[in-house]
Amino acid sequence: MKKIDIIGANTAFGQPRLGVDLGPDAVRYAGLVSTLKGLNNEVEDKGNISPDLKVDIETHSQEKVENLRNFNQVKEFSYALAKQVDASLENGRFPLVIGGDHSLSIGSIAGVAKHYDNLGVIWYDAHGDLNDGATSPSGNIHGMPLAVSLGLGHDELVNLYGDGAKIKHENVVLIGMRDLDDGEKEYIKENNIKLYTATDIRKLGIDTVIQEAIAYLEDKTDAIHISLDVDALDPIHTPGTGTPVTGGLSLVDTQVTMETLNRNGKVVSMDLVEVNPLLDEKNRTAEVAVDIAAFMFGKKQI
Ligand code: NNH
Ligand code: MN
Ligand code: MN
Ligand code: MN
Repeated sequence: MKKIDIIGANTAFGQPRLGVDLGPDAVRYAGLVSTLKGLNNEVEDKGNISPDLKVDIETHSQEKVENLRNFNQVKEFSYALAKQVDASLENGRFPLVIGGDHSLSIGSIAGVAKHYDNLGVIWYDAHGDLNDGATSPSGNIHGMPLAVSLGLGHDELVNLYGDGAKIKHENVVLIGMRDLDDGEKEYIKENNIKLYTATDIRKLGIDTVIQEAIAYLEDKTDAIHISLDVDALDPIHTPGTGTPVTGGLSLVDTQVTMETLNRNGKVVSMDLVEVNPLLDEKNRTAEVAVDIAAFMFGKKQI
């Protein structure tokens, strides 16, 4: 049983495609609240961070600052989210942040990091999200939030809601990677970041991977944040996302990961991001997102 705050992080500013801002509502329609309550959790839906947000087709994704698309909007949104996540933990609750594009993690991690000296982060994604303005092939900030949290990137993002890096390189585990940009590969090597590619998972098995990840973080971290991009899964399961990559993780892999993390008990916060209902098939991706959350909050196979 957990006390969960659902926070709708309805941003689309971190990337150019329309519709990801509708992700939180799609996940609500797929039954998030009733599912988590049905698993005996206490659940409060805090609504969306920007309840009046209307994405304007004409202006969305036009403006760039130092190769950062929609820089000011991302900054403002991230700050508001950081505040809400911080307040949620302050009240002894588990912030479950539903996206929205992955740039929102700049805010969620900043909010969580205020509460812990050595926050561990599991980045479950097809992508590393370790670019900065110089290495990014796209200028899309959703490809940068982990870098920002580690202290790499635009000053105003790095120092948003607290000075400097929010997490340490040795407290991060990447799981599911299969589409890393050249600059990201270099960054991972230079900083010795723990990495499990999709291929590693196929070879080792998900149970070994998640056990190793937990053991790696166990002694040196005081809490764990999981940031789950639905494109970590194969597009067979999660077609409704902006940058699908074939050869992804299975739904069962993901269920095992969630169930194991729940049993371990060290996870204090979670992002569930990049659900885009305009790219989806009959809200299937949102339904899968609800199932993933269910396994994080008490669902078991038997
Ligand atoms: N690496 C690419 C970029 O930086 C793609 C990022 N897209 C994501 N990340 N969905 O998880 O633009
Ligand atoms: Mn991704
Ligand atoms: Mn370091
Ligand atoms: Mn991502």
